[in-house]
Amino acid sequence: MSLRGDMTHAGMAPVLEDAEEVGEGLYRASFEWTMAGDWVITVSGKLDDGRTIRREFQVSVPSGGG
Ligand SMILES: [Cu+2]
Repeated sequence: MSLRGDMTHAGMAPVLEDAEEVGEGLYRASFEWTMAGDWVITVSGKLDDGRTIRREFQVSVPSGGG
C-alpha cells in the first residue's frame, strides 16, 4: 500500500509514504504532516486477487501543539 498526501491548496510538494501490513488487513505508515490544514490522502495498493484499489479521504490537521 502506498500513501500520497496533497494539501488542498496549491504550491506544496506531495508527501509520499509506503504502508506496511502489520496484521490481517491492517496497514501502518508514518506520515509527516508538513503543514497544518486540509489534506487529501490517497491510498492505493493491490488486492490479493490482483485488483488495484485507490481511495481518497480528507484529513484536517490542526495547527499548534507546541
Ligand atoms: Cu500547505
